[in-house]
Amino acid sequence: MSHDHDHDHDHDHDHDSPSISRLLEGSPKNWGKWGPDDEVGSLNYLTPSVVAAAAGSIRSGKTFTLQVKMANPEGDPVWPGRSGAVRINVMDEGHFIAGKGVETAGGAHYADDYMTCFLQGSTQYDALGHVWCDGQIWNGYDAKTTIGGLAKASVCAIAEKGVVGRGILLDMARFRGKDVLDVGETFTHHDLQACAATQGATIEPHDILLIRTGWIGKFYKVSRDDFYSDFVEPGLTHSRELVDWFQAMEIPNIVTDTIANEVTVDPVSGCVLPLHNALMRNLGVTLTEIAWLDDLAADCADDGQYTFLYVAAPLKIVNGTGAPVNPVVIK
Ligand code: UVW
Repeated sequence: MSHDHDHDHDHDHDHDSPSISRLLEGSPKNWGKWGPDDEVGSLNYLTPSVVAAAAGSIRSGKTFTLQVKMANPEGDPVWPGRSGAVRINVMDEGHFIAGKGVETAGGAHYADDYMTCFLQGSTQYDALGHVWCDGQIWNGYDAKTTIGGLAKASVCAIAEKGVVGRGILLDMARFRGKDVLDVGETFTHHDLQACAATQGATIEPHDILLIRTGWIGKFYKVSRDDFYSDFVEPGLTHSRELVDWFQAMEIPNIVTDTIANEVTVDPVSGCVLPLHNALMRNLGVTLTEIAWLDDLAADCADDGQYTFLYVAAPLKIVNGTGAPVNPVVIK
């Protein structure tokens, strides 16, 4: 999130837009649905029977990994204001040549490194407590529980559960006949359903939605100036009807090849990222961002199979607001 915008309860100071809390008045919430201590929200829909049924969507055994490369010298796609992971060698053959290596009996040499990163700086799961409004995070926990680290609804809970279910790829870029959706281009749940139908598939309750826009592919094809100037990502756009559809479909997880899962600025309300609150904070839908979907999409277009088993477990970062993940799809 941008760190320099200060919102009051009714209006954004910079724009003539309603606050997110006003926009979401009356919007459904799943707080308490899975008990007062819940930290994984809609992942509760992924019961053993749902997982066992999802395994039935495996046909050929082809596998795909969905993380973008991390600490990539070409750059990591990150939200403006964040920076990519930095990996540094602290031991390698150079240290041994310089007489600074740690010699051990038997003469083995080794390389070690460490890395610093934004936990939202690669393909990642957001903790349910990552974004909030009105002083309350997921399940109604006090926003003060975020101070110094997420004491409630951190990514660790998602990591300990793991995410396994039926995934469905919704290739919105291909559906609209484009390599990549335009800056700020929006779509709705109706478009997702039409896209699925064109692909010969149907979105079922409890499906994990993998939505491809081509946006992360664009990061690797254009200059950084091109990518970040006029930065309004394409994506889902808020409406009450869309939120009700997610609720009725009991969607546990959305996975997109964008940095923040939804159109950056909702063109109707002017709010920035309202679905983070409507879906994640209120319904407990988990968000997976910066996914690499281009190879999977090419294969789906080739073999016509758009549903599969999806498996992911972010790292168990205690009190973390998010964590890197390398999801696996098995077709
Ligand atoms: C922002 O916080 C902007 O997005 P994300 O959910 O990717 O961290």
